[in-house]
Amino acid sequence: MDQAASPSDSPSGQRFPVVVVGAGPAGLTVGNILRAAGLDCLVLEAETREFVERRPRAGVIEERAVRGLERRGLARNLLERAELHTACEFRFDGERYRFPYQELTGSHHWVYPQPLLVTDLVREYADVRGGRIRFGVRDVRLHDLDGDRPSVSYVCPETGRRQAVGCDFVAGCDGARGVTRTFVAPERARVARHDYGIGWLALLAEAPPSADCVLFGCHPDGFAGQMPRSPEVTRYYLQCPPGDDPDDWPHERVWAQLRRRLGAAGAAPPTEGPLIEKRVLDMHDYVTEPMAFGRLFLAGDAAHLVAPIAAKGMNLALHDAFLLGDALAARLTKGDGGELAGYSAACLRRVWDYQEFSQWLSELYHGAAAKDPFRAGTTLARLRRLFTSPSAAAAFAEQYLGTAARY
Ligand code: RFL
Repeated sequence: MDQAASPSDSPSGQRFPVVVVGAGPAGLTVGNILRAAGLDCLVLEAETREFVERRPRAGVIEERAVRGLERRGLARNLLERAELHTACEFRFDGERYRFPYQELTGSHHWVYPQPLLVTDLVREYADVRGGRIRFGVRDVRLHDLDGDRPSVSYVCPETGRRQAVGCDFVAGCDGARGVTRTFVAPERARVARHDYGIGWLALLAEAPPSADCVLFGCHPDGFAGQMPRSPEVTRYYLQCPPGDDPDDWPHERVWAQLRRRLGAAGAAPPTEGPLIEKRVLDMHDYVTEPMAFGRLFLAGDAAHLVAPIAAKGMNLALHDAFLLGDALAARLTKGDGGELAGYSAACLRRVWDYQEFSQWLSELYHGAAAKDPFRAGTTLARLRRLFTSPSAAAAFAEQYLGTAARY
């Protein structure tokens, strides 16, 4: 815990109202909001620009998040290019069950690959709004977070020397593998963790989706999912033991299991294509509470990880970033610190709600494969209820779409 130590070498004398660590959806959104408010900030990113603009991950974005981006002038490309999704489909017991959530609620999802969103946000921040960003920085450290004049230091990729910048606030937006939260003394943060004991083989296939919507296959062999990404690329998931070796999943085995687990009467089989990404994700969640420590504010995966079960991680990251960007702007331009004081509590209400939904949904996806006839029976009842009870359907749709009026 280095937060009390001062940077050893502080030659730059540079100072920014806010230093943002991490150029993912959260950090770039905070940076863009600050620039729009006429504030200077510095974004520090460990990877190269090319890398962050290509890293494949999320695709499903809630309407609320898109409207939030739009209100801040950050959704122009997205609204032109994203696909609008109005339904998803469950497959179980050899049948197809379409869930038309837009018909039920009037709300929909957007599908826009995360690398495209990150590309848009980098361009807007750096090239349009003139924001400062350093790519390829190493060994970021935070200093004096409890004082009025914190600072951030990093090793400069060009010179190999440690550089320090002063600031008023630090936004820790460096994702699940980031370092900013490690500068908080352990006794000040409570980290709650949950391990599902389940793995997902996450795949990207160079092939069009076999259906126009997200598919969930709840099968005794394990869960399978299809998430359309674009007319050329489709994401698939296959439940597997945690820690499984992706090399144990050759092309033939992957497609045989996708056909089997997504198979249903009258359904077209998945369209086969080369697998361009294949990795095993161990499903786990964590939540760091609070999300604010002195002058450090955490946002997105740096504060909380929600397994991709419910496609919520980037949506939460954007929600945090809207609140944090607006709160920092209010504090720095008007001296109004009210929103900043309430930031952590306001984020955590939605975070815990989404974590609970993710747990609930995990049973729906994986219960049939638990090798426990009792769980298989209750899972089937839970699935059927979505298609027999309008109130169960409405509750699911509200959580799936993130449209609750209050959290
Ligand atoms: P990110 O995107 O990880 O960005 C953090 C940035 O910080 C940089 N960084 C550092 N920079 C400087 N110094 C350090 N020490 C640093 N350490 C790290 C990193 O290089 C990176 O650029 O975090 P952010 O902004 O909080 O965004 C979170 C989302 O990326 C994540 O929640 C989603 O991708 C989760 N997720 C999904 N979320 C959705 O809402 N909808 C989806 O459909 C969805 N699908 C997914 C997903 C995540 C997946 N994986 C790989 C876990 C599908 C998958 C397969």
